[in-house]
Amino acid sequence: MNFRKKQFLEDVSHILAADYATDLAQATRKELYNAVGKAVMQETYPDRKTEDGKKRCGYFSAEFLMGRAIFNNLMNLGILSDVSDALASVGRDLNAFEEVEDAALGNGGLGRLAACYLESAASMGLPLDGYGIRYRYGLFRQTFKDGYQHEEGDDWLKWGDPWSVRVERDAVVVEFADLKVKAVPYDTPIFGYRNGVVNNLRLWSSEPVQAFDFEAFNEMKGENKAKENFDATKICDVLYPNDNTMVGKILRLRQQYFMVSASLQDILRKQKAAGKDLLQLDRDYCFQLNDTHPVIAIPELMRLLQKEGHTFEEAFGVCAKVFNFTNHTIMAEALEKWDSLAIADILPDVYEQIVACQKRLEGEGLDPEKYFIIREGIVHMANLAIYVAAKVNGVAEIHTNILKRETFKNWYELYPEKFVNITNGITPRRWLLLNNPRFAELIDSRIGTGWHTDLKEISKIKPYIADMLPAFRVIKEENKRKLAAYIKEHEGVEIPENFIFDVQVKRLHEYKRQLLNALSILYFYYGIKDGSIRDFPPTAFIFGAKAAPGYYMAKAIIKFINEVANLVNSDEEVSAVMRVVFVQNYNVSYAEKIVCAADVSEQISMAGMEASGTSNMKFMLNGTVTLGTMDGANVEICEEAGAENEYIFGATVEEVATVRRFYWPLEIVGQDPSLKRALDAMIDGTFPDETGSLKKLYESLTTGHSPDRYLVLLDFADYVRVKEELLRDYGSDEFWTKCLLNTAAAGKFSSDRSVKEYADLIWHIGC
Ligand code: 26Q
Repeated sequence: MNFRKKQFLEDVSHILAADYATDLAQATRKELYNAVGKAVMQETYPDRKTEDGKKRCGYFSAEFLMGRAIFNNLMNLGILSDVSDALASVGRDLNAFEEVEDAALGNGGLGRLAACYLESAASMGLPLDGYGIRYRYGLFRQTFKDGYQHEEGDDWLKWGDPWSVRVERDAVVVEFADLKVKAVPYDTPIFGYRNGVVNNLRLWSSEPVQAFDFEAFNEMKGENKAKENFDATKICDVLYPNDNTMVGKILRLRQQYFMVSASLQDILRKQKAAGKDLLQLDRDYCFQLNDTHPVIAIPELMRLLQKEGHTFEEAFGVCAKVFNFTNHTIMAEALEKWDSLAIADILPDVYEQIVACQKRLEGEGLDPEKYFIIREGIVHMANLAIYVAAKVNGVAEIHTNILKRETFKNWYELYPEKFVNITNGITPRRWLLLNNPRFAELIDSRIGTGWHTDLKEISKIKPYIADMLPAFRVIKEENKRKLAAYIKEHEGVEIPENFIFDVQVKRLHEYKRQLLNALSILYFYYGIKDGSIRDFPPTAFIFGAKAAPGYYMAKAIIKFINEVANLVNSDEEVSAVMRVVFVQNYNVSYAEKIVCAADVSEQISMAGMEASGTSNMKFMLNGTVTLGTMDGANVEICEEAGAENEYIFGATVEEVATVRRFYWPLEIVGQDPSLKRALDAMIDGTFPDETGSLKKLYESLTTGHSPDRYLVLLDFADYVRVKEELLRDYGSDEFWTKCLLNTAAAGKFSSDRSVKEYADLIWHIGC
């Protein structure tokens, strides 16, 4: 975008005057932010109107974890420094916008992946649009009180959102058996990286039908009117804060149906208006279903096509061509299953389509024990998706293999050609250029800027690594200093910047094993106290994670880690070489600060459980070694960078499968006194435990119903061994070389590569 400073400042002034009755000098930070956003929206509007008639893909997702828009948008438009200078010329500071809240309409990996894919597709000129829900409240804001997690509503729209426009003319009505709702789209432009391309993210908001559908509204009785108004707005009220566990709430089902029905009605209406044959929808569109959350789109499209006069078989044929399904987890508790009666109750016509699919499946003459969509009154959403969709994909090699061999074994035998792997990726623009500009400049200075849009090129730094080391170390130190200052200000914990920064940031889940990390810290603590560990390399252990509000064990783990932090940090002797901090409200913006400052990337899930992981890629790209298990994309990180440049430990998937059959954790504890001591701290009064949650944690590892489900104790000894080795390697030229070799090998993990694979293998767009 070409930038005219005078014009821009005039735009901003006019918006400030019209919207807030203020000026450049007086405007509050938030007012200025909105005005700058609107000025950019205004200036870029002409670029946003292009519809070139080429086939597009709709990315259907219940979550889009976009983070802060402004810096990314200005960077991609190529006007970041221009806007910064323009504002500076009138005495305002662009960096003040760092206080602006994130758009957190997602929980974690799955939602952030959707955001990276939108950015990458736009940057590669691929026609991909997002479709989802405009939650009134995003993921809760987290604080700690007394070490316990507290949640507050995330009122992200309090000050408005300059990046979205309401498109009233595209509103549609979504019908439930007991309720009619108006769906209004809000469009947010997705700017490609300096290529003039603008794609779209369309998020639907629910409102009462009222005057919009006057007849429908008038038919209602007074009491019903009040109820419908209430229920309608409720649909988009809040993002469900669960990650990798399903909640069977009817409201969640309503959300899912609401967004897919609105999106499909909108698209079909446009096709009809353009005089297109709906049976050839696949010529113009395909849809990627981001996990099972939008899978109800399949029977909904069948219903809509039949309403237009087509047969079930015709509709089925269209769906089999346009839908594709991505699976993000193998955990049984996350696979969506809905009560048939619940669906039939609120969506009878949609349920009828699901039944028709089940009947059609039965007609294929397969073993009904192995192939079903509905069984014993339960609808299995993943099975519906696999039966109908053209392609099914996992998100890392190891994950896709587990899908083929275990989770969906039967389906794979039936439809081997449907299954593909698309390893996840991250956008190198947000996750290196933007969050670590000094390092990006250092790389540019050696190999130019080609890597910005072709991350494979980053391997060209290899011959320069030795000569980049000093500058890299200075940059890392600077990033650590900044993070330490931020943590001091926001968490009140002092982290000496010469310490090793050992980081584990991700959602809190037992399978991710934050507990393993915490136990190792206690092990080091007691070792330092009793003199068995000497010359411990000074290390700060940094955690960031939100626990689903209803996930008892996850919350207990947060409390435990906060207690460990207190113990360590307030111990004069130990705190000289060790600090522990659990940062509050870890989110995309916090991640940007943390990822560039980390020395160790903890990726320690039980093998087979983490489908891919994506923070592992962010750390790698920023020059951080992985301390991890052979799980998810860690496996491919080792392939790319060489296992000798990572710190790998623990049982492999194959070993997990064998060990688990006769696993008796107390035996391991009995043979390892130092592990026992760390573990006993949970129950021996070392920490206050008013609520008994630490005791429950202890039991979950030792004596519970299936004790230590995620093999924390099994992997403990190996973990501690490798972790100590890493910490002792730290600081040598050899160590820093490993860090840069990781950056050099990160090319594969660009979401540009992932999206290109989707486009070529699945969507057949952009050719
Ligand atoms: C389902 C039903 C009802 C309520 C909530 C949910 C729900 C919500 C979110 C289920 C799962 C999720 C999120 C899953 C997720 O983030 N999975 C992660 O996806 C990443 C991107 O592929 C992977 O890198 C991670 O390994 C995987 O855990």
